[in-house]
Amino acid sequence: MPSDTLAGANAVNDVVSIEIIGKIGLIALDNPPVNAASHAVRSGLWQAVETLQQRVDVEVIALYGKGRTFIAGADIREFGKPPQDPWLPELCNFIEDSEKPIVCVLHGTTLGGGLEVALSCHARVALKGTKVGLPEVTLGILPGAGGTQRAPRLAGVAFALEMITSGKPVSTQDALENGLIDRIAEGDPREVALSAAEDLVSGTLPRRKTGEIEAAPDQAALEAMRAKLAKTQAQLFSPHKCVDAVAACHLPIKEGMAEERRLYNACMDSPQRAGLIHAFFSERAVAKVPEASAEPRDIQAIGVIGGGTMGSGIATAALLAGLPVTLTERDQAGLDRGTDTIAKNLDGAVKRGKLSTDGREEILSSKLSTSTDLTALSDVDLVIEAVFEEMSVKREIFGTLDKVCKQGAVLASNTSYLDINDIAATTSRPADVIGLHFFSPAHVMRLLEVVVADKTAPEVVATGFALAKKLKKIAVRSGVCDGFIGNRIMTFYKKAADYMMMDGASPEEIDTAMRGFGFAMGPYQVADLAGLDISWAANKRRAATRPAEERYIPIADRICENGWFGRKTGQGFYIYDDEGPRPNPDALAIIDAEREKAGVRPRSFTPEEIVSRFMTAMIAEGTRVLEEGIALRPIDIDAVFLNGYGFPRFRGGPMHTADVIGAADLVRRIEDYAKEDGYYWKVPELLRKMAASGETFAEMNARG
Ligand code: T1G
Repeated sequence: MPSDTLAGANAVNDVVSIEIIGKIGLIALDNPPVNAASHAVRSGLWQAVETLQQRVDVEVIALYGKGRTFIAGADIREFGKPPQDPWLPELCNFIEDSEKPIVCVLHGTTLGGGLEVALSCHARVALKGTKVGLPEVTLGILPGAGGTQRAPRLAGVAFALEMITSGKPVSTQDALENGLIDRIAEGDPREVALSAAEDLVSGTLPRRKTGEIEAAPDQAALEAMRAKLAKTQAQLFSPHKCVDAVAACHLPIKEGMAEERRLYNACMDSPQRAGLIHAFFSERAVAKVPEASAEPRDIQAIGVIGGGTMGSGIATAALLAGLPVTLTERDQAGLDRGTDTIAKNLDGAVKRGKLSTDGREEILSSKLSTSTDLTALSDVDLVIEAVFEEMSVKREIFGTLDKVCKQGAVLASNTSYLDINDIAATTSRPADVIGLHFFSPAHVMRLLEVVVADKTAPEVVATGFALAKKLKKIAVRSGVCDGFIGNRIMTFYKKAADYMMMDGASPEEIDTAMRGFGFAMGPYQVADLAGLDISWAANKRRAATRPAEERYIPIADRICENGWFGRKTGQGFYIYDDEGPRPNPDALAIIDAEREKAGVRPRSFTPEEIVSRFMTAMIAEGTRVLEEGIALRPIDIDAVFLNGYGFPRFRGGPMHTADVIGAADLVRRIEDYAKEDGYYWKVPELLRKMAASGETFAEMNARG
């Protein structure tokens, strides 16, 4: 422990230090990268407060964080491990009960347990631009260190409920206006801490023990939030527990904290918490690829070839990230369509508050240029081709790019299934060729499959990941195969759905069952939305090489032959008109006719069987994608489906779900289904080994 003459900062432990400056005891946290409230932070902070309580020369205590942020929350890496004293709620109570006044300086992203520590201090000063929030609900839990009790005392029940059940951060201005913080300051956290401590002593900064504040009753807000969540989050567990916890804020603080702890533990035990935490880590784990150590090339300007939906979406994403874009098309009409779509996309960004009106004008006037000549791309650092999905067209374009683009330019294709090796072979620089598969709408969907061909250079892969980060997307590394990771697996499990439809389940029953599992839309709703003509074209492309043993279901083809392509033509599996989507009787008639033609006697399917077949198919193909090295780890497949295919986040992804079901059970299911179709239902070797060894996909992820 530091000596009586504390000169300079004295380490309490590796991550907490104290300084005494006159009557001020200064506590600094330094636990990079985000000052997570790890056991070391909690125990060091407890010791530091205790030490300063005993110092007669210290009248006031100030707490701040070094680095880019004050505490960004409990250390998520400790979840699932045996908790270690001091627990965060106990630490918060210890801080609040301090005889000496304690002020906290917030900066960066003060979230979760970090904000809860701040709320237990006797005053809060936030640096300008700080984001404060209680995002625990996004992890399937709730603020478990007094946040549900102290936030309503300071900011009122309604504001606290919105913040806690949405998990969204609020601005410092909002936090100040609602009483969560007492002041907004500018400058260095340490300097602001010293000045705030002075003001706390002088009284210009009010001192309050949050737990002693009475929370104003607001039954109406509680009931309104319960009604809202019953409609919008019926399938989730923790949001409803958040409301129950806030409802206890009228109890004395210690009783309210006990109720919060009971509800927090219930959330921690929920499988949804495991799924949501897995989802959180998946988005970070996927960036850890073999090529991560390579130096990415500097991307200052990009070219996009093709002004269709995808090309203009990709151009919009790059423009919103501040990159100048040159858009090319075959003719002026194509360019006009492209720039018109980009302008509409930017309008949407303005409406969503992601872009100012001036920013929109600046982009259109100075960041976007267009041309009908590929020579306009001679100076860009990266080109993304997003034209018609026809290999001959792509080969011609890449042959031209090879001549036109500067040395070192990255040449990328947005193809969703064609072979990048073939495309690379049309150039003299295959090392510079890569797949960057965006998902529509490309300026909204977070997923980007970075498809690595045989000769793609490591720094080109690293460039793909760096571009994704700049575009705020989640990049997942994929090998080359038909459909890469997501579309390949989707094509496979969609067959399972089609087989059930042929054998007796209606599209609506299948969609309803999968919405019950947690998907926002079922497979036939998705097909109608994407456009049935797209899969129709793919089916025709594959017809020539489709194995004779494969059971083929021509129902969607028949629907397309009528010109019914789904939403865009007003009907597909469903009818879309003023009365709202409903099953299409013409499609049902086609289903009946095809069943009769095939001699199928339709049978009923329970929702459980529908989900079982659908998920087992998804997991089986995911396992093969893993076995073949197309995906690096199971968590990569989870990240693809969570961010590109609407997989329910609380279930953590298909491979996380596989661990919940268990490999042995999955093998049994496949062997059972194989009795009716041994060609489609095959047990992947890896799954059989896992069933025998007991290994899980989580253990594979941990091995990296
Ligand atoms: N615990 C442990 N590690 C964390 C972490 C956390 N809370 N937050 C981030 N990291 C790691 C992350 O894995 C990555 O590691 C690195 O920090 C940079 O993160 C009792 C129980 C803070 C906005 O939910 O939202 O408090 O990959 O890449 O984009 O009520 O991280 O480099 O090895 O995301 O600048 C509540 C979660 C917890 C905040 C920064 N807190 N984190 O974003 O960097 S529950 C949260 C974030 C809780 C209490 C309860 C973001 C960020 P690596 P990053 P970023």
